[in-house]
Amino acid sequence: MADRIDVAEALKGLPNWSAHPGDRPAISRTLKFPDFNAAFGFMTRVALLADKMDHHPEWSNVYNRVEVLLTTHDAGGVTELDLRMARFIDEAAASMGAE
Ligand code: H2B
Repeated sequence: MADRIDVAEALKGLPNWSAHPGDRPAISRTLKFPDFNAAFGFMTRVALLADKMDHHPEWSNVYNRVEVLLTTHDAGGVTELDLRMARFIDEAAASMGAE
């Protein structure tokens, strides 16, 4: 199992992400896309990675907004898997025109 990383440490390399308040350590980001099509295209790209990694975001979508929370359930906190996914999300979001 992947080692837990302190949230403050994890956020040092992820300026668009925040510590998510709650009962377990997690990081989150809210994304706003030009429209629903871009938002869902983004989600599709992330879904393909999630399936490959067997590591899944907790997320919700309303029209052009996507809220993403990342944590590793098995580890009870943030791990390298979440950092890898967050970096991919940042790249995919930028290429789909997210704010
Ligand atoms: N996703 C996340 N975010 N954390 C996990 O610990 C996790 C997962 N574990 N996706 C996987 C699937 C686990 O539930 C299966 C049984 O391997």
